[in-house]
Parts: sequence; structure tokens; C-alpha cells
Amino acid sequence: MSLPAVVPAPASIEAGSGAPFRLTSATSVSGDVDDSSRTSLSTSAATALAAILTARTGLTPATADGAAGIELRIVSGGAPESYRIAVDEASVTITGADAAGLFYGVQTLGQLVARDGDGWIVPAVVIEDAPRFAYRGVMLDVARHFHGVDTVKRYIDRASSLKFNALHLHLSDDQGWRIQLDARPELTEKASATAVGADAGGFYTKDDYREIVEYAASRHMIVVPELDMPGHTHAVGLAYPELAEDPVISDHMREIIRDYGGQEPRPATPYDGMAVGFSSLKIHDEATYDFVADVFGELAAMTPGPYLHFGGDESLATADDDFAYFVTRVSALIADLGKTPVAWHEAGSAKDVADTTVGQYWGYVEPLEGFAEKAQTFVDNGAGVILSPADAIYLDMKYPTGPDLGLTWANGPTSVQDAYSWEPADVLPGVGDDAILGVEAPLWTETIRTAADIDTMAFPRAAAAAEAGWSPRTGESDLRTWESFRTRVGALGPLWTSMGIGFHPSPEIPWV
Ligand code: TNX
Repeated sequence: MSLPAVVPAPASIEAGSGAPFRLTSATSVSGDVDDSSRTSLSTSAATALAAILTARTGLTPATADGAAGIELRIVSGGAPESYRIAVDEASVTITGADAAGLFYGVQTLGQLVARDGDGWIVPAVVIEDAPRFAYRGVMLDVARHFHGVDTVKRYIDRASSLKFNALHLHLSDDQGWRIQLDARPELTEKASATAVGADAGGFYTKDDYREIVEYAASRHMIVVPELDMPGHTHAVGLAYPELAEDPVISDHMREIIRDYGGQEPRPATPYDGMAVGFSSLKIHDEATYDFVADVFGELAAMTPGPYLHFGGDESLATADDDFAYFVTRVSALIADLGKTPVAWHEAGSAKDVADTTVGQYWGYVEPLEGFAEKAQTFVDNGAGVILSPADAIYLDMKYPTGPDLGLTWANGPTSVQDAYSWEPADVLPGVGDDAILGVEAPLWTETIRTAADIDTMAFPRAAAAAEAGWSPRTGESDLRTWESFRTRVGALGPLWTSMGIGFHPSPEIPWV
């Protein structure tokens, strides 16, 4: 008998021999959800369960005693975020080691629900599951194109259903500054109105940001806010011309302008093209560090999660020594705020980067020259790395067959199989599980304008990233093969459709 399809693949799954559990209008939900002392812990799971069952089946489970029930329990002691599901004819029991584990058990249950004639069943099964990595992220670039609170919430729903637990928001870039800060109101007043292609910009008010953080928390995701610097800062110069160097137009940039169109960046003029690497903050001006202290100080106070990301990628207009000086100072400043700095791997060229800084590797599955060495700095410091290999899980890469969206620079187009076929412990030489904090799938938005665009680019490829972050390593589970993955993802089609996910119906996947 074939196993039910679960994505990301669970640590262990065994089909039961008995009859399935039948979901009916009399099915009840009970357990820690009714225990008032635990309400805050378990409401997220009960709410998620009701949402999934209603979307998928139209049934509304009652939280009173019913005919046969789904029981939600938290029993502490297990690994963080772990859960167990046991299904037989009489009951469904989900036990989480913590509230997040219970929530993930509910997500798995949502995938198990299947049609049976006119009714709905959950096949008899026992699943024991826990994540491989503590950090499982998605990144959304809200700077190249702004995406409002509702779109971000939609993405949180979708990502948390795949057991992602971090939402990295790329809040600033050359094209715009997207977060209101009381200490520096000019940023959103003067540098948020535009986006790539002269599209409308936008920004989050402090209330918007709080709403996103709270919504994410209710789905067991932290928000990792990024203010990218010292490059990617043309927009800062619109608000504070005195902090910005004039744009540096390289040959590489002329190529990008030739390939993708757009204007050359000019001082004090909004930039709406797609080139990178032309802007820099002034490195040897104390006013720059006053600015950095203001923006990260306020962001730290607004952000309950442990991480503040300061970018550091593609600072091609900043001299190497200056870049190292800047990275050293800014990482120390963030550490002094009591937060864990995160930076793109280039920041590892600064050997004095604060030693708690986590590096985010965006090179290829097979690192090009020099990339692994930079990432190694964070490993040597004991802080570790987040893996975002661009040729596998950059969700903004074009599909080989698909909509006319996305870029191709990272060995693209990127198939679903490309997104799946890599093993985290095999990317950076000598960097194994204990130095890998986790996996993150970025979605840059130069060409991505709408919530529907996000769905198409992220699904199904985000599921491949989820599996790299959550599931047992390649070779340690029969489920961790491309053949298994494509079949399991295909089986999720009806659930995704019921959730309103406009996934790309890639011909690589045998959609049910
Ligand atoms: C590279 S790789 C970037 C972004 C672009 C992206 C487009 C990295 C850290 N930065 O600035 O948006 O490519 O794919």
C-alpha cells in the first residue's frame, strides 16, 4: 500500500493496517485547545486546523465533544517543533512537543485528508516528525516591488503550511525604502514612492510591520528584517544625499542596462532599473554610523525575533577595505543591540565581522571560486550559515516551461528538479549540519508584481526548499528522492487549489 503524500517528507511515516478515520460534520476537535491555561499555546493549531479542514472539505469541526474526534495535545520533552500523528478508525491524535510542533502536525494532517466517494477520510498512519534544521526561511523582496500587508500575510500562510519558520523581508534597496522609522521619517517620505519599471512603491507603517510580525508569530514564523547596506542604498541618498556616494556605472552595469533596459542611475533621482552594485554609503563619515545606529536601533525595538539582517551583498561600488571596515562596525553595532546579525556571505571577507554574525550563502550548489571561503568565516566564528544556493532555490529564476516572469542569471532557467536536487551538507566543503543553521529560499521581485506572481514563482519550488530544510538528509530516507518528491507534490495539487494557491502547473510534476 502506498504511503500518503507529505511534503516536506517526514522523519518517519508508517501506514496503518486498519480502516481510515472518517471526517464528518460531527467530527470534534478537543485537547489542549480547551485548556484555558494553554490557550495561547494551542490556539494557533486549532485555528489552523479549522481553516484547513474548512478550505479542503467544507466541514467545520466543533470544539465540543462529537462522535469521533481529533485530539490536539502538547507534551513537552521532545525535540523543538516535533510532533507525532496517530490516525486510526476511531481517532486522530496530534501531539506536539511545543505549540509549533502541534501547528506543524496540523499542517501535515491537512495534507493527509483525502476524498473517499462523497466523504472525506484520513488514512490510518503513524508519523513521527521533527525538523532537520532550526532555521527554515523564505525571503520576500519588498523593495524592487512593494508587496502590501495582505500579500505578505498570504505568503506567511503558504510558507507556514510547508513548515517554514522564518520570513526574511528585504526592506530596502536601490529602488526604495519600505519601512517607516520615527528616527528617520525622510526615508519613507522621500524614498518609497517608486519601484522597478516606474511602478508604484509603498511602505509599511510601524503598525503594518507590527501586524506582519504578529501574524507571522501566530503561524510560528519569526520576521527577519533586512536593511541592505553599504551597497543597494541609492534610495537612502534620496532622503539623505549627504550619506551617499555618487553612483558608479561599471561595464557590468551597462550590460544589465543593455539586457534589461532602464536608465543609468543618477544622484537624487529615484532609480527604477534592475542593475545592482552601483551605490554605496559613505564609509568614512560618522554621519553614516549615526544613521545606521538610528535605523537598526529602532528596528531592533520593533522586532521580537533574534535576527537583524544588514545585507552586505554586491557592494561593488565600495572598496574592499572600506567594505570590511563597514561590516566590522555595523555587525558590532547590531550585536550590541542584543541581536544576532545576519549578512550575505560577501560580508565574510571582513575577518573581523562580529563573531555572532550568521552568513547567508547565495552562491551556487557548487561554489564558484572565492565564495566558500567567504562563507567559511561565519563557520570559523561558530555562528554558522544559512544556505540559499541561487541556482537551486532562488525562486525568482525563470522556469524552463512557465510564465514569462523571472531572471536567468543563476544558471537559470531553474526547473523544479533543479530546486530539489541538492543536499545542504554537500554545498560548502567541510560545512555539515552542525554549522548549517538552515535553508532559505529568496524571492527577488524585479519582475514580480502581484500576489499571483508570487504564487507562480514560489509554488511548487518552495516545497523543494522546505524539504531541504526540514526533511532527513538525502540517502537517509526513502522519501528523499526526486521521484518521490514529484509524486508527493503532485498529490498536494487539490489541497493547494483549495487554499487558493495559484501554483505553476509544471509539467515535471504528475499533478493529481
Ligand atoms: C542578486 S544574490 C541579488 C539581488 C537581486 C537578485 C536577482 C544577492 C544577495 N543579491 O540584489 O535582486 O540577484 O536574482
